[in-house]
Amino acid sequence: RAYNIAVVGATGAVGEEIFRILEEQNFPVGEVLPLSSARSAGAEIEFKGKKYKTEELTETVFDGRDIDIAFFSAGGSVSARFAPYAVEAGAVVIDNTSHFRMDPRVPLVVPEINPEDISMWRETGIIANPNCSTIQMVLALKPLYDLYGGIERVDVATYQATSGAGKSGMEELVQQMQDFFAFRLDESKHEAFFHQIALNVIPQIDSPQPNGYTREEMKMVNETNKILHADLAVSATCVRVPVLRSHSEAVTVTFPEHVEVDVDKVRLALSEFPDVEVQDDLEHGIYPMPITATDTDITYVGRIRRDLFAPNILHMWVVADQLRVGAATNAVRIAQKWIEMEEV
Ligand code: 11C
Repeated sequence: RAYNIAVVGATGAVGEEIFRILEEQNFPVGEVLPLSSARSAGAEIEFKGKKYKTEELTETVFDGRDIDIAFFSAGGSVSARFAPYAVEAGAVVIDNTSHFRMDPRVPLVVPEINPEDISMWRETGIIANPNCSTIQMVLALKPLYDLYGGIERVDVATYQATSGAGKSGMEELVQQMQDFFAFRLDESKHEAFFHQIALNVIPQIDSPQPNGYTREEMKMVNETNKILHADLAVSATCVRVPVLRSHSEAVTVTFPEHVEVDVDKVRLALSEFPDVEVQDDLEHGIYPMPITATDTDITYVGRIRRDLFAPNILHMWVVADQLRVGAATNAVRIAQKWIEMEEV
């Protein structure tokens, strides 16, 4: 059967990607309802060769539309206010924002890892999509967690693309580069980021927390444990870099003390895991990079090596397209799993 789909944030970077992926995957779409703020309402989107006008998101827009799946990707406050109306009107909400993620009644799902959690969706009608930097990290951690029967600790430094701040983030990088070449970078504005992003790296993503970490860093701590049903020590340093749309992460994994990391086994476990690919041949300059991961649905892992001093510690480099793996692809994969589970 076909499913009626609403996309909230239809004209945003993730919303556009959701439509692309639904089309690429030949998702069984019936009616399409693209929704946006009043400001963007009326803008056209194209899906399967047909043009649709976006409608304004209101409290009543879902009424009588028979929407089965509503993807929300327009910010936490929009989800907080409007997701309940979509649920009330009979839809399952797949929410790409942070708003509901840590609610114990809401499943937080990476379908390759914890698809079974989807079964609790009826409690609230909402399934949460994790943060982009968390998704790609847990996809690389899960096969290793299973290989060695646990992980003690994860230390991660991220190199996050401007797409994490949406279209305006990517546009700000491009504008500042243009301003640099026009010798007017000092006049260039920064609104999407805390500082100039062109020719810079910024060790702050999202707001400061009382414990000295940022909100983005705490998402990586809390969401990782919720998805893996674990209690790992995680420490993150999240950094914005002048890259358009794929996040990179240097991840250090500490396994239980008795483990002796075998790099070949690690490579095999990673490459056998769904939607993960190993690109690891340092000698030939082969490792994942943002420009090669962009526009793909794969989480790439490279630079895999055992720690020089402790046999139970592993280092790796993980790259994935933030808009796809980190957002839209994961959301569509959740929808596919939800359908599979509802149809049995
Ligand atoms: C960034 N990770 O790169 C953020 C974007 O919780 O869904 C996604 C924020 C979120 O800026």
